[in-house]
Amino acid sequence: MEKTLSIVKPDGVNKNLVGEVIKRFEKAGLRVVALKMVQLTKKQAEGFYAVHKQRPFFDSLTTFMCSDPIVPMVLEGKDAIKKVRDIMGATNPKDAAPGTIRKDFADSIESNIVHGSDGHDTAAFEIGYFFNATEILR
Ligand code: 3AN
Repeated sequence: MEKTLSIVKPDGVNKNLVGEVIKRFEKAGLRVVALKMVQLTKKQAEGFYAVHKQRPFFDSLTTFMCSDPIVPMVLEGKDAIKKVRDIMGATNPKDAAPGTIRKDFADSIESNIVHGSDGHDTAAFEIGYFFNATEILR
């Protein structure tokens, strides 16, 4: 069993896609083991995306991520990290495969509805960024 962090981003929450995103993960056999709604401060968004600090889109991305509430969740299952990323689709919705969340709903490479950890180390960091041990119920 593997755990990963996913986030319904501000655009996903504003488009009423929280349930749709969770439904797709659950249908793939993933279990929600932690869930909350929060609105990040700019500093908190910068901390979450610290690995992208040098990228030209860092300021815009972190401004977007704190613009409205988000729904972070921990998902558990076999190959959870890869499954979530497959269900999300490519970062740029133009490149995303048919049937993926980003292909179906995302407006742009920045407003792309959903986040998913991209590896074991990032999953551990990202889960701990939003949830403490008593909030993860498996
Ligand atoms: P992913 O979310 O698919 O793992 P990353 O980790 O490369 O993609 O990028 C993190 C986030 O940064 C993306 N979800 C997207 O919102 C934003 N992003 C990535 N590349 C760009 C870009 N070229 N322009 C604007 N935003 C970007």
